[in-house]
Amino acid sequence: MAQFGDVSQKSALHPKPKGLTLQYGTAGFRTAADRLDHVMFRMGLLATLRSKQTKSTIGVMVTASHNPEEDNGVKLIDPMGEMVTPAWEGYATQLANADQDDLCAVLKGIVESEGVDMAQAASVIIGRDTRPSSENLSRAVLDGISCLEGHSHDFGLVTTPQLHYMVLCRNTGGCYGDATTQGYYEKLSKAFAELTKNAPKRTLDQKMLLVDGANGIGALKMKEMEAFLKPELQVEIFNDGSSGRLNYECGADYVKVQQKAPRGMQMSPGQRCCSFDGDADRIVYYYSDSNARFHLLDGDKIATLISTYLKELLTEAGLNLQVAVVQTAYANGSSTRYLEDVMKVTVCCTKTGVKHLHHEAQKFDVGVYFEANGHGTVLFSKKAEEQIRELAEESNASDEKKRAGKLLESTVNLINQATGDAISDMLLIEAMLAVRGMSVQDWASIYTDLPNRQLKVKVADRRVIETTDAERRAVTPAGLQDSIDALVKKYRQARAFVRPSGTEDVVRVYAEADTQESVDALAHQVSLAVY
Ligand code: NG1
Ligand code: ZN
Repeated sequence: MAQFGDVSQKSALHPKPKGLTLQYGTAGFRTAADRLDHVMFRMGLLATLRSKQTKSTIGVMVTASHNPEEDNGVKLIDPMGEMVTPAWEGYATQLANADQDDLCAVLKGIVESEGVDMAQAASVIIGRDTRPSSENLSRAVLDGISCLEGHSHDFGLVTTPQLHYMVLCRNTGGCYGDATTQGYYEKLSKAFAELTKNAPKRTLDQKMLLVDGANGIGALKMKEMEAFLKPELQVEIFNDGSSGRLNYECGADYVKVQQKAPRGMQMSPGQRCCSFDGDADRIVYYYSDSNARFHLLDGDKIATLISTYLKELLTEAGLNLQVAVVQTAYANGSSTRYLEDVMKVTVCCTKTGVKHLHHEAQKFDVGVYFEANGHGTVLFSKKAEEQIRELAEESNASDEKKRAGKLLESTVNLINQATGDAISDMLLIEAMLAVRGMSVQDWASIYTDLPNRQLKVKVADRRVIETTDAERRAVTPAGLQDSIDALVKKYRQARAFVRPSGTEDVVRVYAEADTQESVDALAHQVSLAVY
């Protein structure tokens, strides 16, 4: 198999631990960092094949997001900045689990099935988070790329969404923006300035935002971007990685699941705060009131704010475009009710994992998608973008319509349509609050969350649980769903479901009900039913 050059020889330098089987899950491969060297090398090989096949630049991001610092992971980014397609996820799993001696045969199988032209040039760009293990692991990816003579560019330390953005820029001939971090900062800060021009009377206090960087890459990148945003946004960064551990008692996942402020954040009452996760693709907001009560504004609240803002602007602009919100089973019941009954927007529910939400959102003129944990973005169809840009340029439109058109145009420019992006989402939220003259308290009171609880349960084999109806019901093991239904019936406004995690070796339990006491009891009882 001469076409695979020195794959056999080079792969021996990245040996697979005996007996290790991994699966390309909702966010690629994720496990303890010391088990991943061979996977990285092999993902370098696979990304090179994918690049040859699509004749486009492919991205490889080394990160384990919100997982503990000692974990790591890798995911592949397809030409339009989206997650790699399911067929290639399957190849990724095959390749990661192949025995050393079978590696070339598996590669050959992929080349044949996908009709990859091995003579085609390949281009792969890579990035990594701040984990101590990420640098060596990203070198293993580069080894894989060079082994198949692919061209590579290492962006080094970048957020996951920045790498998605670079892939999209590179494959659209620069139309989306410049494929550099500088280009990213310039594009976003320009759109942000255009939007905040419409809110000239903001006080210094209103321009102030506290950011928890989860001791990760988001903190680093916010420091780089700070100067671009002044004076319209003054950020104070906590958990900037100078002392604490990545994601330890901080970051978006911690704040969302624990429903409390991160370690080290010095919040005064009413102060707007936000937390990024470890690779800065998720964001949640919060504040504490004068009674020291903590208020969380999660992905559902963000989706509501965005869809309300866009709907209003589209109406003012006189554009007849359909706005839909895509959620998962974890969306708070109050948010779904508010969106459907009050906002009258279409709401869809998909399986957990951004790729599912992204795919669904593509079906609408304007698809707002957010996981409750704060991962999400907005997708505009070609038709929607064209109508918005035309209106913004239209000289005969009324002042009101033109203003709405311009605001919509800058909003499109501010959003990272490749993927959920904490920095872009943060700027969008700050701009929307400014333009609409809303405080964080106004935003929080749009609707009241139903008390909810998430728990993790360790079981021998989490895969015995199979689900249906966008993961809201368990089909196996027999009897489990009946037990959950019986428990739910005991409480008011209650709902509960269980599903195997795609990123951790646990079963996740989610419950909501009318009071915190009830929901805690319900979640606990459901977790006992899982054993
Ligand atoms: P799993 O571990 O499959 O629940 C978690 C999140 C997902 C998604 C992925 C990828 C929850 C309940 N689950 O997946 O929404 O973000 O990680 O990071 O938040
Ligand atoms: Zn993340």
